[in-house]
Amino acid sequence: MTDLALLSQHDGVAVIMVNNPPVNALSPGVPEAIRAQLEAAENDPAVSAVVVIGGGRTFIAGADIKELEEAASGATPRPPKLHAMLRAIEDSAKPVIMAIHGTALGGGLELAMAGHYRVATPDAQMGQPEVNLGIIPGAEGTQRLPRLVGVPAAVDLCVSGRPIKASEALELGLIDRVIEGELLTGAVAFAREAAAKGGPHPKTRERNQKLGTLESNAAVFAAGREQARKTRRNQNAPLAVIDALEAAVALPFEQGSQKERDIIIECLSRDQCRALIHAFFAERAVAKIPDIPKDTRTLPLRKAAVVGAGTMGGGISMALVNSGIPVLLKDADQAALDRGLATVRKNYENSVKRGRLSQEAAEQRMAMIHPQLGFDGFDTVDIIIEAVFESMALKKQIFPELDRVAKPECVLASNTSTLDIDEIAATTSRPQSVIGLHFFSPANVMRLVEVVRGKASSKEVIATCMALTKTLRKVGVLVGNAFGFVGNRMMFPYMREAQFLVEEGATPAQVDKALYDWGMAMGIFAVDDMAGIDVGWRVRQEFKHLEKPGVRQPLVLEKLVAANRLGQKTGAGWYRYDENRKAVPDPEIEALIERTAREAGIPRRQIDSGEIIERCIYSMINEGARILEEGLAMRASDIDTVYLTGYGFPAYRGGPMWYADTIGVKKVYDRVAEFHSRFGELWEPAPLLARLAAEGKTFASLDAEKTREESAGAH
Ligand code: 3H9
Repeated sequence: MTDLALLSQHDGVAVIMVNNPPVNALSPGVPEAIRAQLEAAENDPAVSAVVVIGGGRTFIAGADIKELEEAASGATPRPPKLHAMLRAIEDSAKPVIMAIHGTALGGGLELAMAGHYRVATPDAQMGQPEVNLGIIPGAEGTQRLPRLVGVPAAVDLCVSGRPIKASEALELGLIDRVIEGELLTGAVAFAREAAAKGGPHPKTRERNQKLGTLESNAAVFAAGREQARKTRRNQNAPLAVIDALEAAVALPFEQGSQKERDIIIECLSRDQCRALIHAFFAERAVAKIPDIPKDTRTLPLRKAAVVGAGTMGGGISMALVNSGIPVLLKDADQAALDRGLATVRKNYENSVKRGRLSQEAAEQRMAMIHPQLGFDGFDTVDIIIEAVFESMALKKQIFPELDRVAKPECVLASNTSTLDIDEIAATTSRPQSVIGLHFFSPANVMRLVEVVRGKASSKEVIATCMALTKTLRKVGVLVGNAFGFVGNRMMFPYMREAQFLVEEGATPAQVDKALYDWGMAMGIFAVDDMAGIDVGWRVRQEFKHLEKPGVRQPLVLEKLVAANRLGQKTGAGWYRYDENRKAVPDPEIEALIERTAREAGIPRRQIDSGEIIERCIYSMINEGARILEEGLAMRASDIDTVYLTGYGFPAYRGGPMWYADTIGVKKVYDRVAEFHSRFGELWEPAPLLARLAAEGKTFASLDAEKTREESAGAH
């Protein structure tokens, strides 16, 4: 017998403890082990009831996503089939009680629903997050969930993929009791009660009372499809899951279950599913840094200081206090400090209004931000994050001061988005403590943080900052120190091509629509207007000396700044904004673009969305290949994570480098080479792109090669 599920006895109650760390995924062998232990318990006359519980930090976090990845890649013909185990649980003559702590997600919840009863700790979370992976629940979740919670709640949970806490699960009828004390003790007590009450114990698949009919649920399904189209634009699985839920209502359990299986197999054959599974593992791979082992010492970060109370400084302060780290917020200017704090307060008030935060919690968080003009108390903090505006001269003034006031082990971080961390570090006596922490706006919301490794940044400081991003519930991606790091460096050619396209005949609205329809969260011009046109312009001034003479540069940006069309904040930029900040195409800007193009002798023509997408996205991919070659990102999948978590790239396309693989690296290369001959040197193909194309390889295969080499080196 394997030890993937352990059996013990507690005075007549058998306890099956699933034992597959870290998250008890239903990997090969686990379902079989659970089934075998169940059989042993059933055959034991001394056992009157069975409890299934997760060992370690959680119940079962789902099917093994590695197995699903294999099925999606075609390496194995079919996804795992858990139906026989579920049937065995449900048909057990002895009551089976599922005891949930941590998370019961996907296949974990599906297994729990096959039990006769469910109990959970108050902080346990339950959900069907399969749509996040481009699939639907495939172990009869779409058939049992509506039977327990009713069709409207099942539609909401399956389409949104959101997990719910025990209190909501109890209200919905998903669980039978919340256990306040020790879970196993409570579950065993519940099991005894159930055994004493006697059978038959409820089989979820036979509970049809909450199902209703197709007619009575028609509006619910229609609203669900509407929700899916709105919140999961262009995605297939959220619509497919509603088809499976409809089958639960329309068909007997067995047939509904078969329909569900057909649908999940269909989902697994799609690019969207492969891309989303890639995104899941890519987001976890970022934590693996070859030369910084997991046991590297991290410094405790109990208290922080932030310098600069602007948009970024305020957002970073919120992110810190939201995770329980108090902040000294310094600005040299009282008016700026007041403005910054007022914005933070307004943000919290909005959260209270929306019911996301209690008034009391908002007050507590505000009280954890201490505004100040000087450096008082900076000698007590564990990390200082500088977030003043993007000027090397200013940063060079600030860092020597931080060096002077900070305690010896304090981490000195800059939130710069483009500047050289080494140059900043060189102004201090402790370059090993200096690092970049590039947050994205709004910093209290956006998940990405580029952790910028200076040449002197110590391993401990890097490990500490990576751990900090996890504490802040963000995704830290370690990147090298070069102009624009990873994200913005790829953004520049993207932005450049968008601007060239409008000079050549497209309108900003047309470019934005093409990008949005393709899946980007926002069009690039709308992003520029939101961020402030002067921001990109300022960066360009700082690096103007790098521009090669004679190489084409976008022409309109300077004119917008000169006309004070700085974006949303001035009411006009690439668009005009009405009083509700709604973007409206502006004939004035279109005339300005046309005039500029004419003066520069740029011929105007009709441009279709295919060209818009290729030029914007392929320019980004080409730059990504350079970044990889220069070692500024550790893996292609890290670049994908940057774009998925910080730049609104559609997750179902897997990130720019994964997308290149999906299209075919050779195809992308050929197009880049064609653009090179048409548009000149800015399109010179990256050598890595050319090499992969010639060798018939992918970016993913490059990552896999590296991982193999690293693990061979480690042994
Ligand atoms: C499903 O169930 C389909 C079914 O309908 C049946 C179909 C037939 N499998 O995130 P963390 C790994 S679909 C394999 O850093 P946390 C993860 O890669 C599934 N591996 O921890 C990482 O490995 P490493 C539905 C998994 O505490 C390690 O565990 N379920 C799985 O921040 C730690 O993960 C989901 O979608 C898995 N299912 O968060 C849940 N889960 O250390 C997916 C985790 O080598 N999981 N790993 O990098 C999660 O959302 C989070 O991992 C969880 C823990 C909240 C559980």
